[in-house]
Amino acid sequence: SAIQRQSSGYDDPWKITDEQRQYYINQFKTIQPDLTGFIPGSAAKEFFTKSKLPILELSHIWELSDFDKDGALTLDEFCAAFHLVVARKNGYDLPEKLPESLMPKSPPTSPPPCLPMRFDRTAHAHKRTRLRLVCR
Ligand SMILES: [Ca+2]
Repeated sequence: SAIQRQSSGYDDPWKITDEQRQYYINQFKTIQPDLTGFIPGSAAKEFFTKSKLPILELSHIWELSDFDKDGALTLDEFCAAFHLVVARKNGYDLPEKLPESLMPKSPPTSPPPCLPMRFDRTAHAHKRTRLRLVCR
């Protein structure tokens, strides 16, 4: 595994290891048993205040980790927040922007806008009608 580590280049301090992720998931479960659910901002704030980090730093972490800015943390967002808290406690400076390795992999909620076919056809029909009227 020493060779593997060498070929993978530098160690990304923002990358969450499987072991860390498992730990974060367990912490998430203590607040929100449903892993597809959210942790409301108030509960997250209370939880992360226990880290004893200055409020200013915690609010910076919040800004970074609440990726979709909905005021609640999904599991991925919670892991990112937790990881930033742990990193800060370990003496790392907080990043200006959320590191790519901490970005939520699957954007929650809002499915991509996709218009049903029926809608499309109606739009075409309207256009055709209008064209005919113009020709007359
Ligand atoms: Ca969010």
